Amino acid sequence: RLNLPFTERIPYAKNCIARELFQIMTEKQTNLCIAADVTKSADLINLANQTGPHICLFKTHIDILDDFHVDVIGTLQKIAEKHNFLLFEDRKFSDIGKTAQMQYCNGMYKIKSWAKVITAHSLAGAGMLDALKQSDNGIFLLAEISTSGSIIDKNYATKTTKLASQYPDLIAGLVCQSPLFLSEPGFIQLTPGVQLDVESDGLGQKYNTPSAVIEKGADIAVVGRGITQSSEPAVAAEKYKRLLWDAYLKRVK
Ligand code: UP6
Repeated sequence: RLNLPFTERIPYAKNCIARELFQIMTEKQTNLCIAADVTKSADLINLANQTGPHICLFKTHIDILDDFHVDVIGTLQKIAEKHNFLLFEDRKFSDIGKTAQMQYCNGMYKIKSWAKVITAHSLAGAGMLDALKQSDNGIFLLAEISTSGSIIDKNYATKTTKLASQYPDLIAGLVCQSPLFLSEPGFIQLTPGVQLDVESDGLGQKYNTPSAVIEKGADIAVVGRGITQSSEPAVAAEKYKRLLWDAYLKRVK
């Protein structure tokens, strides 16, 4: 997987979102996902507009907005279409299948109606994946977490990878910190915990540099505060995009 260019991985991808992401990344020459963790809708929309040209995925935690209104979704969808990126709700579903299904489809956020990309924990097992299954979505399954002191062990990560292999049509990839699934080029490795010049956030988050995570197998890197807390998010996004893409080109060469 590591030395194959994204375009050559498309035929291995059974999930439609994974295929679409390989396309978008190649066309826009970016493997940057922004973690748009802000609490005001206006800031969220500004971030989408400013970073849109530089990202393949716009990752939200929609439930942290203080002023959520359904209109924000319509606005994000228009920006996503304009700049050719996908909306990604990092909901980390983890409950029994029936509950996860209601959290996905119902409530005020109606995640299913707009986020074609979502995350889920593997701990509840296959039933929950069945409950989240749609013909046009993609799940990133969490196999490792970027925090220090996490209780996820190697065995859990291996079992998660196995579970993913049983759902190749639904799973777009894995959220992890190391190259767990080298023999499955159709899956995408999504790696958060990326920032230059900072090693941690004082609350357990651990950071690595763009080049370090790409070397450790990341196909897409998630950058949050490295961009959102910059005085010029568009400039910061462009910088991360360039560093990540250069590291990817070096890896596949
Ligand atoms: N995230 C992690 N680590 C994981 C999984 N997900 O940090 O293992 C998510 C967080 C946050 C973003 O929920 O939205 O990635 C990281 O943001 P940061 O760059 O500001 O730390």
